[in-house]
Amino acid sequence: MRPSNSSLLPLRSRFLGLRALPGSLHANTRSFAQVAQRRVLDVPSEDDKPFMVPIADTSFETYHFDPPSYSVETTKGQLKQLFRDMTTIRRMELAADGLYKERKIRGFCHLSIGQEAVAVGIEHAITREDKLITAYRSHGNTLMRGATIKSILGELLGRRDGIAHGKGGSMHMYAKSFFGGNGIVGASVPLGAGIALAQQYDDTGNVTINLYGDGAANQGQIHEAFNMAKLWNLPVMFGCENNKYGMGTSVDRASASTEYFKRGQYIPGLKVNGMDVLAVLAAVRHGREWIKAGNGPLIYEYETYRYAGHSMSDPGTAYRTREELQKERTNDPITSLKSKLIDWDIMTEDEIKAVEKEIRGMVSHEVQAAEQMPVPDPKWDILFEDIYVPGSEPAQRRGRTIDETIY
Ligand SMILES: Cc1ncc(C[n+]2csc(CCOP(=O)(O)OP(=O)(O)O)c2C)c(N)n1
Ligand SMILES: [Mg+2]
Repeated sequence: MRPSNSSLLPLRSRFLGLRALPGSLHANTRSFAQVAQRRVLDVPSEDDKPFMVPIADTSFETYHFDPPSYSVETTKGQLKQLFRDMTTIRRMELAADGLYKERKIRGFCHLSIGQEAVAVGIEHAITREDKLITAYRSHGNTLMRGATIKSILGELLGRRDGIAHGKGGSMHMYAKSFFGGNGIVGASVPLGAGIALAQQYDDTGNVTINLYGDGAANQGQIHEAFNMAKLWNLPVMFGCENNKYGMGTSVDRASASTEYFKRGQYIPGLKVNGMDVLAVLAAVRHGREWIKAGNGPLIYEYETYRYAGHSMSDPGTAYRTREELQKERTNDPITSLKSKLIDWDIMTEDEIKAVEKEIRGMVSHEVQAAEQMPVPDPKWDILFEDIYVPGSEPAQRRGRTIDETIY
C-alpha cells in the first residue's frame, strides 16, 4: 500500500491537494466542490476524451508487487458505461430472483448481487481476445463477455434459445472467450491454467483471467495450478473473489490465512477493493500489462461481499447478522460510483435516475422475451446434441436403462 500521511483525508480532499485550486471561482449553477472537481480532474466535455480520476489509497495491498497508480485513465463515456453495466447486472439478477420465486426457474441459481464491480471492472480492463473462466456465480461475467440478457434468463428458464440451449442452467453458460460457469468448486482453476498454456503455446500475447471463490482457495488443485503456472510462466491472472463466505461458512472459520493474495508464495499478489469498480479496472489493467510483458502469473484477491444467500435456497441470514449486512451495504459498488459521477459532474442525479429507469424497462422487456422462448422438445437428438463434435458421434449412446439406449 502506498505509505502516505494523507491517507486519513477523504479521497476528494487528497486529490484536490495534489494541485492548487484556482483563486476565484465564479458562482454558477454548480456547487464550488463540483466546479473544483471538474477543474482539478480536467473533465473534458467530450465523452470519448481520456482524463484521469483518483482512486482511494486504501484500494490495494501488495505482495511482492508494485501497486497500480492511484489514478486511472478513463473517459466520461466509460464511466457512464461502468455504471450502466453494474446496474444492468443487478437488475438482471433481481429479475432472476423474481423468476425463481415464481417457481419459473428451477434448480440452482447463484446470484452475484453486491459483487458487480468485479465482473465489470475486469471486463473494462481486458479485450475479447483475453480469456475468462470462473465458477458458478457467473451470470454477470456471462453478460459482460457479450451474452444477451434474454439468453441468460432463457437459460435459467431452461429454454431452447437460452445461451446453452436450456441444458446448462445457472452454472454452465459460455460465450466467446468465456469458458463458464463451472459447478465443481476449484476445478475451473486448473482448466484456466490450461487455457493460459494454450495462449502461451499459440503465442497470442493475451492473458487468461482465472476466477474462483474464497472457499475454493483452500483446495489442493488450486495450488497445483499455481505451481505449474509459475513453473511455465503462464500468462494467467488468478483472481480470488473473496465475498467473505463459502456457502454458510465465513472465511475466518474456513481459512487458516485469509490473505488470499499471498497464497501463491512465489507468485506476486495484489489485494483489490472489489467494491470499487475503478480500483478493479486500474488493478486488472496494470496486472495485464505486467503479465503481457512476460512476467508470468499473478494472484489477485478482490475483496467483495455477497448480499444474497449462497443460492436461492439459502436466505443468507442464519450465519451473519443484520448489522453486518447493513454495514456492507454502505460500501455498495453502484451507489459509490453514482456519488462519484455526481461529484465529478459527469452525470446529474436526474440523468442517473433516467438511466436506471431505462435499464429497468429494458430488463423487463428481456424477461418477457425469455419467457416467450420455446422449451426444448423432449427428443433424443436434442438431448444428445452438443456432446460430440458433429460427425464424431459414437454408434451407441447409453441411456439410464436398456430401453433408453440408442443404437
Ligand atoms: C468439489 C466441490 N465440493 C463441494 C461443492 C459444494 N459447494 C458448492 S458452492 C461451495 C462453496 C464455495 O464457496 P466459494 O468458493 O467462496 O464461492 P462463492 O459461493 O462464495 O462464490 C461448496 C462447498 C462443490 N460444488 N464442489
Ligand atoms: Mg465465497
